[in-house]
Amino acid sequence: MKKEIIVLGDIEMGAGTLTDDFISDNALAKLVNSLAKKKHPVDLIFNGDTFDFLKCPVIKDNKRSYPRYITPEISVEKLHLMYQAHKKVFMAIKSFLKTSKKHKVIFIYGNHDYDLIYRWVQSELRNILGYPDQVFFSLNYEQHGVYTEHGHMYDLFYRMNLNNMFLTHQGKKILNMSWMAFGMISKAMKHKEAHPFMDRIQNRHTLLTQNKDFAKLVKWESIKHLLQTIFYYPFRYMSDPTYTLPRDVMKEMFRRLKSLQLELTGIVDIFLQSKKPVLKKNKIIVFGHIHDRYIDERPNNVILQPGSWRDDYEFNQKNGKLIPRTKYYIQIQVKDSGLTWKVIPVIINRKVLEFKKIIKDQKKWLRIVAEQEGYTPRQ
Ligand SMILES: [Mn+2]
Repeated sequence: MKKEIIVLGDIEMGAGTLTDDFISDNALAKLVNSLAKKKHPVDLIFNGDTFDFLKCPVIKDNKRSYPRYITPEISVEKLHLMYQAHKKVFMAIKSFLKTSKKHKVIFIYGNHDYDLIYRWVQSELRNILGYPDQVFFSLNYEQHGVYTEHGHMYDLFYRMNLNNMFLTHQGKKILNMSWMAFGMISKAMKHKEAHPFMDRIQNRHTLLTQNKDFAKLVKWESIKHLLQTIFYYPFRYMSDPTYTLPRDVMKEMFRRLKSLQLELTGIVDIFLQSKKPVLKKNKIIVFGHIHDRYIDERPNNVILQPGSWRDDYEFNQKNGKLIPRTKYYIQIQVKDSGLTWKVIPVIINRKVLEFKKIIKDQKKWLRIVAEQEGYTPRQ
């Protein structure tokens, strides 16, 4: 075998606080350590949203805040908090790189780790991982007939403005994030801290029909935020470049709110419609962003989505049980005879939970599930 390409995504590791949904450090470190031992070169691709800078607070004097204006200093501070909270994973990557000079790690940009575009963040991360020449950052990966990309560029709400990645606010360089990302940082995080478990339950539509109070809150807060975006913020923050709203986003938002369909479903469809040349040029195409596993075998190629590594649950509406979602990664072998691929599950021993119990004390259950995976959160 010439090479192995491993793709996994949407790990969304944060600072180990209430808003951090990643607890599978042991399983992920074990996987990375097993990859290190391979005799052939391994390209380890973290396909976006590896880090959750949006949900990662800045912590000063034990107080958490979610600054809206993301300077390089803030991003670097957050990276160090994530490192402290998930050292085991960083160290596994470090030893993976150390094992062979031919092993590489590629961080693809996602909408939750947009901050990786800052050169300073890249060099800090390279320093932490110790082998800077083997660490890469990119919007996509394309080699040996394999193409990977996070997928947020096909999501109207979260796409990056590639022509305008930065803004200037009060003389400082800040990230030009999507309207949705600014909303998450400025509005949604306080609700996530108050209801930290709800965001882990899939699908959202079922959750919102089962938890009427939470649905009311989400709907009301979203409508309020939309109305303020249109009628209030443009005047209140006239000289602030982070309070603008593209018209198409607004239209889409109203459509989704009406149907309670807050999640995007079709990035693959939008990708196919875009008729990008990468579709013809490659045999295996991998996206992330959508947290469902997806396999689409087409006549000339295959489109794959491995799903997320967050602590997510499937809501069984009939019996009110929450079933922990399995984590997957994609293994691609590059041989002289061509490419082979597999979507491989990672077995983690977890218990089924009861929704009724969880809504009574969400914070307690965050601790219990972390314990089940041998992870110690910050709080
Ligand atoms: Mn994403």
